[in-house]
Amino acid sequence: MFFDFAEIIHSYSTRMTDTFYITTPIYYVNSHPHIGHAYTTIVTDVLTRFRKLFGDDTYFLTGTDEHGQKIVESAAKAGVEPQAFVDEISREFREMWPHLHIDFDQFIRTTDPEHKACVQQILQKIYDQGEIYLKEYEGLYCVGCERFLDEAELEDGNCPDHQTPPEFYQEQNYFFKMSAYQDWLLEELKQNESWIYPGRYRNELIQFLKAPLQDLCISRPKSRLAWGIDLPFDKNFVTYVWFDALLNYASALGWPEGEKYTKYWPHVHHTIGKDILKTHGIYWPCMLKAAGLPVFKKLVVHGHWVVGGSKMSKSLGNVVDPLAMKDQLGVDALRYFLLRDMSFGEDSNFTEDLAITRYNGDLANNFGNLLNRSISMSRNNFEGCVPPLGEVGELEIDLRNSFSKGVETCQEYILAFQPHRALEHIAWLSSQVNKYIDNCKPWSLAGQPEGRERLGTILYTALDMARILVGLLDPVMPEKMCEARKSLGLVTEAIPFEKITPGVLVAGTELPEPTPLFPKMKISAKNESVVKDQLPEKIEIKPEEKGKEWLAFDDFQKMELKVGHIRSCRKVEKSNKLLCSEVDLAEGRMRSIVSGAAEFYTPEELTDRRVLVVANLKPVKLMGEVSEGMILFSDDNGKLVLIEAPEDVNPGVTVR
Ligand code: ME8
Repeated sequence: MFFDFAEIIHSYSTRMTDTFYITTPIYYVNSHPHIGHAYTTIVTDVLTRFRKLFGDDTYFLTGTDEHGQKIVESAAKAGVEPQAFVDEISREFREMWPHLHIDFDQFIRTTDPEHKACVQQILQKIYDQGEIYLKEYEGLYCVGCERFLDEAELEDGNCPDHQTPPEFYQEQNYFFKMSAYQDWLLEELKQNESWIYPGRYRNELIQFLKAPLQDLCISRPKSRLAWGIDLPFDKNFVTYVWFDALLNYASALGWPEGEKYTKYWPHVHHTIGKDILKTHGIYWPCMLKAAGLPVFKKLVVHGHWVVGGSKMSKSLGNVVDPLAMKDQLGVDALRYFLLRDMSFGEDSNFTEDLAITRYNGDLANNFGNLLNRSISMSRNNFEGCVPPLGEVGELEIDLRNSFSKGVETCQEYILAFQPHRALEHIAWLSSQVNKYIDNCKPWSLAGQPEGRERLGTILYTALDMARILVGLLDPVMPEKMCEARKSLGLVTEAIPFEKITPGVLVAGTELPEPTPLFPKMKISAKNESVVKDQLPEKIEIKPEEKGKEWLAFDDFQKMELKVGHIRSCRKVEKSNKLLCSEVDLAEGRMRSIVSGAAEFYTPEELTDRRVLVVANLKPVKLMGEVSEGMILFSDDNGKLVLIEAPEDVNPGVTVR
């Protein structure tokens, strides 16, 4: 059977290309860049690189937020003038990003003269419209958040985010009539379901708008804070830092007339962390509406990295330095880990051992191994070259079909702002090729003249699929994928999207000797500990519970419970009760797990579900099928109901 490439090339080229403007928050320069800042900027970089790959015209903006009280306080602590202080830390951010392979188009600073002029122009416009007024005000101000807090927001008198008491201020200030926009904003949020992603953040904003929206204080008297942009209509005041900072997204493009503004503004997407949802989801659209600018197209909100289970903070000493992590893991592997392990929108735990486990599972054992062994076997058996493709069978056709569909699926995930899903899918595709190689056992054909054509077909197919994976991973790991292209004998330039498809690899291409792209890493003993100092105290067992068979905590800990993703499922032949599922636990291969659920579920009903799996159960054979674990069901007098894991949790994640 010969394969008709025309069938496959290229259903995914039907998408119209687009214009894509994306921003990160501009970071405060009161402290050094950490892994949270790096995550947002890397996600934005990866989304931009993917869009470029899909043919879009992209523009990527990042920068620094340099005014406000906390900057002045930090500069004073360092014993330098604010300008010298912000120059230094802004440079640190700007210079760090290329080390993390971040390729922004523009880096804006709120101390740039063009930005200051834009802020003043917009303030004057809103003032002239009669939407800014002066009043005596008293309130509680959190310097960490750089905003006034409502009493209701406090926890034990403290700011919930910074755990410090806010300062009390009583002073004259200018206010923007934000309350006038409450009904409009609520309606926009209700009408436009996809405006804020993920949807739960939209719900949070809608909930917030159920209480009356207050007017926004947009000034600080110079007598208290002189470091800021002068209000154009009253030189005794500077602009409130958030009103100044948010406008960077438009000032960077040269609002109101800049060519870039006209081209990119209608396509603006903001990536932010959930900590600044309110300023971006409430203040910002109201400001835009008042200034007469179209509101942003989408606000994309991610969760937070917590470190070893705790919020990152200087006092806990658990702030992760991106450059130190890059030195340990390698830049591209760090980028991969950050994107793969954070379900977009959710919080995620950061530990070095999680990063190394992911590296070993996905990159060393799965993708790296595929590349190494397919290149080595081809070199050894086909004079150092890509072998010719002989007759293809069903296995090859299935694999090619799942790759063609897989490329499309990845594109859909990226367009839906779910990079973790795209990477999970890529890892699954890679494991499918490894499984294909294991099933076909090409090594058993080596040296047999009658098996040579088949051997060539298997190795060509493996290399061809590896090439597709290289194309898909390029936006995430640009340097490593450049090396991978060299090792496949390809040109070093990235593979164009329309060529990320089966059958493009050219037989006879010379394959250089491979060097492992992702050598396996060891988890150091220091990283293996979780928190060991929380030893429980023993308590008296109640008399009526004395005879009970208790499970010691240590015994419970021996059980490896994990989230799995059922990739496929089928009935076990000659059995009415058994189903056999292929379960993805992010190990670089699929597990085969047999469950007695055939009377309650069809294979189709179980396919694609996220489940809980006992992962260290001793493998057994049931009706001739190997079972390497157990999928958990509730058992109500013999009626089985699947226990599902939330959609947003990645396969392989531990359940405690
Ligand atoms: O808020 N996990 O600046 P900022 C993930 N200047 N991301 C994190 C994170 C974590 N633990 N910690 C921080 C400001 N981030 C303002 C923004 S925009 C007009 C003004 C990321 O330096 C995340 O993107 O405090 C978060 O929203 C941002 O850094 C806050 O950076």
